[in-house]
Amino acid sequence: MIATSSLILLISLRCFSQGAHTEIVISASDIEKAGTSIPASEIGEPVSSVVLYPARWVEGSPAYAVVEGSIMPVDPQGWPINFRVLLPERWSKRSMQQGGGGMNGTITVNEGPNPMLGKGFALYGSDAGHQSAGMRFPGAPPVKLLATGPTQGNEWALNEEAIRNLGYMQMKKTHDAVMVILKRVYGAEPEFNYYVGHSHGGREALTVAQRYPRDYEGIISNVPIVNFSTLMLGPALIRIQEIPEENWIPTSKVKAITREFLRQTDHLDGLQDGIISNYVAARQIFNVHDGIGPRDPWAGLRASGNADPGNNDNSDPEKLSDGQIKTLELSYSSYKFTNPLANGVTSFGMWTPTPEPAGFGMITNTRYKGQEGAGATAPIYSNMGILGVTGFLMQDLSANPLDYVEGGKYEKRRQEISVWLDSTDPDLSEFYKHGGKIIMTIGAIDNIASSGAQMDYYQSLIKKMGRKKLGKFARLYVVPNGNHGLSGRSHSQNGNGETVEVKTLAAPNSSQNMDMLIDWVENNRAPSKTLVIDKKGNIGTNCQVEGYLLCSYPNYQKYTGGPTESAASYKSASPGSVKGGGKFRSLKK
Ligand SMILES: [Ca+2]
Repeated sequence: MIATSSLILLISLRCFSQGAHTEIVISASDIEKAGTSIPASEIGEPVSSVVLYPARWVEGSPAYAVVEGSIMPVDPQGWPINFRVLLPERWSKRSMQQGGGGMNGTITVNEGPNPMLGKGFALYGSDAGHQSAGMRFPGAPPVKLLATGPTQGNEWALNEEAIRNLGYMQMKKTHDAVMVILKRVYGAEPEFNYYVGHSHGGREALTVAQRYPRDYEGIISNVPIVNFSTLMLGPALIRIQEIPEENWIPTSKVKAITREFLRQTDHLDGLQDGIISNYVAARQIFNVHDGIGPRDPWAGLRASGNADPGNNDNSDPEKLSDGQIKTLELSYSSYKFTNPLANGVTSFGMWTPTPEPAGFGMITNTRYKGQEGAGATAPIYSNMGILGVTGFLMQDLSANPLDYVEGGKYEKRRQEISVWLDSTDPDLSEFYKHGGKIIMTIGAIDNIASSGAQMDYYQSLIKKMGRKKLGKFARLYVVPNGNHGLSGRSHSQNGNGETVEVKTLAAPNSSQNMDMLIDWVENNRAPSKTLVIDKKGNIGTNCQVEGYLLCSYPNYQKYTGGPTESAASYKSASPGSVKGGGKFRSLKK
């Protein structure tokens, strides 16, 4: 029996060279080596046990093995982490951990054809340590859960271990379990391990660079929800501001607000095209807390004598009351905390000037329970991240999120969950020393993830690491007018109020983005700090195409003359002033 399995090992583990890397080839008979459990001592964060289910072999091109497991909590009343790893027949000694989305709750890696498997990557991911029916398309078949916690409702959001798993521990636990499986099945650990994530997964990717820097050689963090604990509260802060009816901005004001943003910011990039490319300067105008720009950026919309023009006033030009302008100032200025949160962060970046100010429910016609004028049957305010307010913060799933008071009775809990959930640590020295490379990309007008918070994190990285060192291992790209999906489009009217042809800005191709990272990590070929994205999203450096410039923060694409469709008509330019002082201060009235 021993002789037979040794023979299989010899036959199956044929090693041969492909390019710079050694490839390891396995067959169906190797999958038993995964085993049925992993000792808790092999996992770098506390767990009670790791259960592995019978491994399966999937024929196809490429063929691959599937190993699934559950990482059991220390808390007997806690929730497991379910995970899955796909092991390709021909392994290039690379692996990729795939980040989650929304509030997570489903395993991020699915069986089926995947181009990364074809490239010889082992792929793995988890459900982050709670089990949710969410994030599935309507009509999709129900997900069969590997293991479940004491309930299948939202009660996990009250469990400390489950919250900390979501915040950071699940990434480490999943990583460590998968490394054991790879070693057992292939006989080796990967030479190159990657983390790739978007949105919540982008935050996870940032978190591993901050907390587990030696585990990863390459990281892609797209539109990360950096200040997770405050982002969940952010939309509620706007609704709290709107508790007095006089502060409420109904959707009838959207056109006027859009027009005002464009009037003051479209031209800052040298072109009246309905695209706010100079996002830093634009933000400085409307952020009333940074000491830069005009004291009253909304003066042009302010009704004289605070006469309430009425919510159904669609006259042109339409005016806003002082209360409504206070709400806009809150939405588009840094939100100062009573006490600093994790990593000494003192404020949350909120949102940035945008031609789409109503996106993701930022402006709503609904009055919610607890707001002045709300009817007896008014709904309780809710959004995608609301469990982070009612569950994590208020520790009462039936609480009204609008009862939150800054610096009030939840202050201690704010501090506690911020440490678990926020990926705001700007010190990436260990990741840099390890030789890691990270590519981050955000959209300049992301209503979901808060572009302001992301830009603040970029700025903190520059301050902490220094531009020169940062340039050696990190790229911080910003898609002009880009949304949470990293694509953008111009508004149909420019800053002069003239109708312009709507121009689309394609999201950078994610597969090419990954190839760019691999080339940096494995061949030390650094990506350009200014990239050209063509109309199909292809990433390049040739300006002689129709498309736009993907610049590194804080730079933006400045129009220099020529056909507006051509990337050659723009250059990467500095916004003038980022930190305050400098020439932009002249805007102050
Ligand atoms: Ca413009």
